[in-house]
Amino acid sequence: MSSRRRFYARPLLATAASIVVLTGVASAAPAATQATPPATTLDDTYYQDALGKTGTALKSSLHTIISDQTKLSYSQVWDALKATDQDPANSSNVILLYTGRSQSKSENGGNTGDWNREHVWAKSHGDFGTATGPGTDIHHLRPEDVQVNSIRGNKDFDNGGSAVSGAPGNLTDGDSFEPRDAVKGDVARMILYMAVRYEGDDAFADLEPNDRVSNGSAPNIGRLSVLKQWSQEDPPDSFEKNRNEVIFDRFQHNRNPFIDHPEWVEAIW
Ligand SMILES: [Ca+2]
Ligand SMILES: [Ca+2]
Ligand SMILES: [Ca+2]
Repeated sequence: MSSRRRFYARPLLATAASIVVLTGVASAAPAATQATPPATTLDDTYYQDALGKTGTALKSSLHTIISDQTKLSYSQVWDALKATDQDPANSSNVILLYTGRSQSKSENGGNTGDWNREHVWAKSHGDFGTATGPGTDIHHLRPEDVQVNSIRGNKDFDNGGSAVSGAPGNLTDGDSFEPRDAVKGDVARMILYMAVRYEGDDAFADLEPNDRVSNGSAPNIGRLSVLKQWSQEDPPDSFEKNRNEVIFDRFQHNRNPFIDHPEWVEAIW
């Protein structure tokens, strides 16, 4: 294990960031630089039981770890997204996933030009709807433009297609959607989180990725080979890591393991 991983300062840095979110203080930098290293690391605590495992044993261990969580109602998701997806440059705004647009937190709703709650794991794939559970799990819920959300619909993810109006860098065709490069890895890690979190041992379907498109209402999302490639090409960045911390600290109290350990994608799939 590298010394870098043992000296894991993210949790305290994120705590400072979360305080900024709570208080609305504009200057995050001074608080962040005052953070001291934590006495223990995530690997020593949260991921302790998963370390050294691979394949189905790793997946099973991570499932147990991340299933210990607080669950939100669908209405609570609105306020949660205003915190998890806050624009680092403007605390009044959120960043929309596919369009990349910075937009006022208050312009949420169902009208043209509003942002709403995009289910990256389309809720028809497994038919989980918006009941408390996978349909309200903010690890895969992101702010998105109403019309772009509609264009993505319940399509699987794959490379190719023509330009999406109003969402530069995104492509779509009849059976798939390709997000812009900056969020390709984010999308992959959200899908794979869902696969590990939902294993059919609660009231919902066992969600799993596969290498197909046109999965329809089956509890599957593709295309796995492409998602794995996207995860490698677009490793976790500061925005994605911060939202994982905010979810862990303030809302669900569980983590997306593939943001903390991107190498676990290949270790399982
Ligand atoms: Ca396609
Ligand atoms: Ca990214
Ligand atoms: Ca699963």
